[in-house]
Amino acid sequence: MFCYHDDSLVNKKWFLHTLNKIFPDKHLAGHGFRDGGITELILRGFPPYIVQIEVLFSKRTDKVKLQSLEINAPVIILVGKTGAGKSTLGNHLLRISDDDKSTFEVSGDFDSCTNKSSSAVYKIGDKSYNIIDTPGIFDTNKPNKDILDEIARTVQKCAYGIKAILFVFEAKRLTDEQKNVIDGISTFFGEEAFLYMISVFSNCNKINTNDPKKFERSWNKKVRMFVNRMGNRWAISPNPDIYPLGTSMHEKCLENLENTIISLNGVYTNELLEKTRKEQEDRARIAREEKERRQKEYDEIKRTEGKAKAEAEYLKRKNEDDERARIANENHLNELKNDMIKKINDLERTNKELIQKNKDEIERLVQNSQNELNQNENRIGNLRRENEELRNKLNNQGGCFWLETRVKLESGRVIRMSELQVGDRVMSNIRNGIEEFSDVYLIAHVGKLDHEEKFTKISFTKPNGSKGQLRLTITHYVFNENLSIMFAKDLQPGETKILVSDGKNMLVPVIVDDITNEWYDEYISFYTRAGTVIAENVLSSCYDDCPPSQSLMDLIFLPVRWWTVFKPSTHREKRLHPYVQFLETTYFSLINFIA
Ligand SMILES: Nc1nc2c(ncn2[C@@H]2O[C@H](COP(=O)(O)OP(=O)(O)OP(=O)(O)O)[C@@H](O)[C@H]2O)c(=O)[nH]1
Ligand SMILES: [Mg+2]
Repeated sequence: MFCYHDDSLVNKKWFLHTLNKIFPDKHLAGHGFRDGGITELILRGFPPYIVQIEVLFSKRTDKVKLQSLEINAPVIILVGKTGAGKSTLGNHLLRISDDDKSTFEVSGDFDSCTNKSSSAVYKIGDKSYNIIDTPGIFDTNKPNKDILDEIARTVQKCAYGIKAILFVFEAKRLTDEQKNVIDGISTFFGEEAFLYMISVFSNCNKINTNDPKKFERSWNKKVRMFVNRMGNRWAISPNPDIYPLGTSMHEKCLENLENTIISLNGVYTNELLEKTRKEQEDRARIAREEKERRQKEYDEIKRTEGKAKAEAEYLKRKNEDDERARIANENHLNELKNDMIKKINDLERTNKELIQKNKDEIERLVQNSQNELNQNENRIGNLRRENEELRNKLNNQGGCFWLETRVKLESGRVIRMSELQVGDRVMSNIRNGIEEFSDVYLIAHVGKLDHEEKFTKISFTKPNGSKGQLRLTITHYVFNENLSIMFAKDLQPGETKILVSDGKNMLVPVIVDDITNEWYDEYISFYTRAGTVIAENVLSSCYDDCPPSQSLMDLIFLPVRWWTVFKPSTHREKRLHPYVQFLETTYFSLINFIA
């Protein structure tokens, strides 16, 4: 009757269903089929042979439960008040629904359904644990010593101690009974146990499950303190009525709980459990010995001095013993408390040290970063200054001829550039044997500088054999033999050929003899409508510090060339002409941007 054909054990559901089919009038509930459920069977008038078989069934199922213990794995223990939902949570963690072949027996009866602890091997990832489901042992009733011993034995069999104590309690209320449960646990496991405890709320409604933060905010002071005592570790046991096995919220709740379990550091060791248990046993032994002693005294006094005297003496002794036990108990609790406080202080100290260490490290890093930042800022400042200086220098410098440079006017007169006026027609080119003259339409700047500027002195030998020199700022353009413009500083002595007037209306390519640097504080920058000028017999550009294209520059200067036709420029001063200044600034900004 209790096995399938292949000898495997039947489950409770099948067994109950079969019995109700045989005895339809008995309305049998699951409660009768646990150890201790025999009374219900007898009360309901079952024949003795059924009761006997039920006992056998229970023993066999217990055997199955004990087999599922892995001694090399730590323990996760389920505790809480009777009916709190411990077994339900145990099954959920095993991903078994309660109406399946459930490992841990679940019941809606008022008295404890689980009356023996049972275990099952359970995995989080690839790590194994033994889940131990316990009866509601820490309720108002005195904990059953046998059950406590059994739990202790089971835990001790597992060499790796307790990983987590899941304290299951109903979300709706936190009663004094819960307080008894907590006291019971702390007496049994010791205060240390709270370091490994997680509160798990059962019977949560939909709103609380969906929004745990809101649920947390709704706790009253009692619940908050309760959870605080467990290091604020808490989770929600999925309510099977709302979120049955297989739903994503059910799984999410369990995963949260599992993550909290994994996050616990270390395990509650068996030595501690053993120590606490031993202390308890000692106190129980002392109480037992005192009771025996009192009884002996009572018997003796009763025999010699009568019952009344014996009873009075007995009561007096009992009160004294009770008081002693109370004080011992209190001392023990104080010791536990002090021990706990010491551990918390140690933890706090370690924490503080860690924080200080981190703070020092952070300060050091901040200081280093600050230093680096300062250095970078300095570097940026220097670069900016250098850039600014360079720009100023370039802006001030422009590209200029030395003031003493000579040019030929259309009248045939040779004058120094310092004498040049807007409207003068200076020789600008020689083409096809004809000297060309062009109007000076703009003197961009002229005068004495505040500082000395670097000039290039181009030395060359004229076609008639005499020596000539042209002095102009290093980035002023002159033409080479190919009629391309080149910076004065880039001319290569002995290599580059410049175009020099031969005095017979011809421009002849002449090799540059020498290039040297000289410093002057006088300068002039002017523009002819042709954009060129024959300066010191050398075909030169009027442009400087600009893209190396004469035609492009002619185009860029077109507006001012036109403008000065209608309104001749009167600018003749040290300050750079605004239009030229604008062009240079734009050009340098562009170069800086590209750089
Ligand atoms: N609605 C609801 N019922 C629950 C929840 N958890 C458990 N129950 C029900 O509460 C009753 C008791 O659940 P158990 O898991 O047997 O409780 P227990 O803590 O193991 O009880 P004991 O073994 O007697 O100490 C059963 O009817 C469960 O179905 C829950 O989250 N929500
Ligand atoms: Mg149970």
